[in-house]
Amino acid sequence: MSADPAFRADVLAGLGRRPRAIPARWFYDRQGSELFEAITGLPEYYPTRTETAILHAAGTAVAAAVGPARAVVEFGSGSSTKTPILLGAVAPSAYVPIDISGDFLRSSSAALAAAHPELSVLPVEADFTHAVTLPAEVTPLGKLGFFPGSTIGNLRPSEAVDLLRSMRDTLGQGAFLLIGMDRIKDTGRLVSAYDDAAGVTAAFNLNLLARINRELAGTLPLDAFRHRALWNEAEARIEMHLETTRDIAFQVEGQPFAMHAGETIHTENSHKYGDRDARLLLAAGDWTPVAAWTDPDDLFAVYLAQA
Ligand code: AVI
Repeated sequence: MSADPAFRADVLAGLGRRPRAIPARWFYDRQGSELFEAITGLPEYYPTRTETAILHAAGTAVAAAVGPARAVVEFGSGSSTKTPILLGAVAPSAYVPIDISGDFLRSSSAALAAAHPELSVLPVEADFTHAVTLPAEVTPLGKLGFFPGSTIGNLRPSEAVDLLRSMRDTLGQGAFLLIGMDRIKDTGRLVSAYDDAAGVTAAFNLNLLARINRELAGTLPLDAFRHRALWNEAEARIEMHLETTRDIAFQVEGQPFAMHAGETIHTENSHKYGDRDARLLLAAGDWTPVAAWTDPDDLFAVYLAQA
């Protein structure tokens, strides 16, 4: 299989800079996506089950707030569990999933169309970090954007604002956005959500190195790395790193690299937002928060905002 040139460029640049860092989007090859799916079911990983419960509880209120004649526009291919909850509550006439990965988009869209024969499913293969032209069929409909999972947290706040503005450009004036954001909470709970006892998140993080070896002729010794998850208080984020346990030398695409014991590769940020932070972020992205729902322990929040 020939490697994605953008993956190659990000890995070579990321290993060459200090501090070393590789963007988290490269976690999601087939193995990485399967490991992420396993993470969502872990006892320590509260976001998925908490957001799912919030969506069940808030569905009727969301439908009442956004009104009739809707198109639900999901940023991402659609999650097997959360998307049907929203579609069931809102009963839109069209569902438009937007994703850069055509294969997954097509298979998840086909499954949703089969489960909802009354719904017009109109997948769009595009990079939603820029404004996307929606199918003409949905132009006259009121739009409800959907961005669950606290995926916004994987961006730095300035990038998150840019994405929110692109979503506004895609959906248009007057549209609504339903977005999940993970809350700041006690450090122990946050760290264990990203460093679970069964080691699934460690395997997810280490799979990035295995992917480099598979796709970029890498010789990274996987047994010389360990998974690290830490809370960065100043940036209000969980960081994932891969830390070397001994001095190593390796190659990627024929280029030599060396790391000393204790050095790290930064692989992910997962920003957490208090209520005021979340409202400020939405406002900076040109969205007006109109409602918010959380769980009894305030672990996770879902915001409805209007453009
Ligand atoms: C996809 N994203 C919202 C997850 C998160 O919680 O930041 C990715 C993840 N990384 C480790 N565990 C889950």
